[in-house]
Amino acid sequence: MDLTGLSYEGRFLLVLCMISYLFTPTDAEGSCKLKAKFNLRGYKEVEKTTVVIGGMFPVHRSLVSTDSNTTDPPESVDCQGFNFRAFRWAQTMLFALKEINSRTDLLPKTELGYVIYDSCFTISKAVEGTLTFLTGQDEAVPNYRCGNGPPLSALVGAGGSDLSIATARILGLYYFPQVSYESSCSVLESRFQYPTFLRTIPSDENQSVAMAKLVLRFGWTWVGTIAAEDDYGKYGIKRFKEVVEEAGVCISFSETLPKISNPEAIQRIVQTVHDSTAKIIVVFSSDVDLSPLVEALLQSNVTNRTWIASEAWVTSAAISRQPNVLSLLGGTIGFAVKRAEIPGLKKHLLSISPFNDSLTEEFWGIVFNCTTNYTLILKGMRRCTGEEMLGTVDNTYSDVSQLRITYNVYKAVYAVAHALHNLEQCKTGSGPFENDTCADITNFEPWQLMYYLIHLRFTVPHTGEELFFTNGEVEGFYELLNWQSDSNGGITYTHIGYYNSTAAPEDKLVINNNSIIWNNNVLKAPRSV
Ligand code: TCR
Repeated sequence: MDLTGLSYEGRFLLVLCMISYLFTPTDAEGSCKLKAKFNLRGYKEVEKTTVVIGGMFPVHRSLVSTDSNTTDPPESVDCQGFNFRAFRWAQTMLFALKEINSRTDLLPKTELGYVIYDSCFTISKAVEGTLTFLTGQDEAVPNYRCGNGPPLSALVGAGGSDLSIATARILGLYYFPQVSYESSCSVLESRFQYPTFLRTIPSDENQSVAMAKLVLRFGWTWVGTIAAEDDYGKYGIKRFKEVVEEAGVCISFSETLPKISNPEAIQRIVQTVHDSTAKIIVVFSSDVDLSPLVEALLQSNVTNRTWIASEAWVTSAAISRQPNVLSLLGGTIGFAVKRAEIPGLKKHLLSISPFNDSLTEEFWGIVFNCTTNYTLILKGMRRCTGEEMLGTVDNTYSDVSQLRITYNVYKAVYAVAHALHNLEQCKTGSGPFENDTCADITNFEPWQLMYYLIHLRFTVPHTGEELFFTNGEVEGFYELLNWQSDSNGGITYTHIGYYNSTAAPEDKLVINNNSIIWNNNVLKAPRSV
């Protein structure tokens, strides 16, 4: 949904109309018309107060395309392309909640429940989920405005920047907090536009500058750029170009990766890469959008290029585990957010129960090539028994070697929990609100939780990292990684330096040149032409 053309008031009215439409009673119970499905829900009836946290993850890669007609009422569209990595993120939220709920020192009087939505990597689904979350029109979901039920606290999500930009506009109207683990676009820095947006991933303002400094450090003066067709790609590459062009670097070509499958467009980019004399190519894109290009480049035997990766694909197994990827992408250098070990996570990931919810059921069917659908079983497909063992298969879901965005999810959930804890622990008479009052954990307003998120400072369990938000943002720190071949012909991500945006200008980018191995196993840095 693009509301950018509307004035602020216009947008407000539009959203208000949409919400009131959703509230329009259509039957005796007053339920609402448009029904978006939530995907995972859990809260128990316990003696403690329950507060619900919303989560949103791009568990599917896209929507199923449907023929739009106006003879039947519109329905919520199905999703396709299950993303194991994003499913790990969703499960990490559940893991963090389980940890928090079992602690006696954090939120002692409160139980955290959740509602998790699949954004399907699509703006419309993200908006649909947000409205469902806020209005609670799905009977099973706790209500926010049109009913009672446990209070809602914050939304952890929504995934890519273009999704968060859409959801943050809606949530901002209610001053409802959103803590993002993945949306890094610099546009989201604006507290005027997105007053209740916070994130545990640094803004790309840092990364674009870091990439530019990397290019300048190696003296490259002629580079090609490729960006995803979304806010992440567009704004990321724009800022990069600004900085390098000011320093005299020329851009050989600028390509945009299509969002919707488009083999001709991909072929054109392959041709451009092939024909260009630029040996350095900077790519600002998520792995999902980049995959088709990598597959096409692998077919056409392009070698002898150095790829500069943005954080969204630098440790992606979907790219680095493609067959024979080394000749194309060996030597790639890119920025990655902080990595962590999260003890107990692997055990949690392997111990999920298969038939709890539709997402896990689907996941199970894909992993074990089985089904619970009787029609398919009758057609000869193997039935899932639930006795299958996740521990016996290796996949991206249970691979805990690169917990980076996963760690951001973990931090985002803890941030909300700590803010709620501080709200819960407020001492009557010395609270932060008018006349020194406190908020009531059983019935608080979103802006009251926002106060506690803004003033938050806590230590992240297991890693000891100190977390706080400065104007909703965290510090720009990245590890610099280099793709080198491992002993099995695969790729390892070797740590070759870091970028710290808070250091003195000359100390921000630190690179250990001797540990870099470039494309084709070369030890000397390539030239740009
Ligand atoms: N910010 C991107 C999306 C993204 C992503 C990722 C997607 C980031 N890191 C890792 C998949 C995997 C960083 C955005 O749109 O803001």
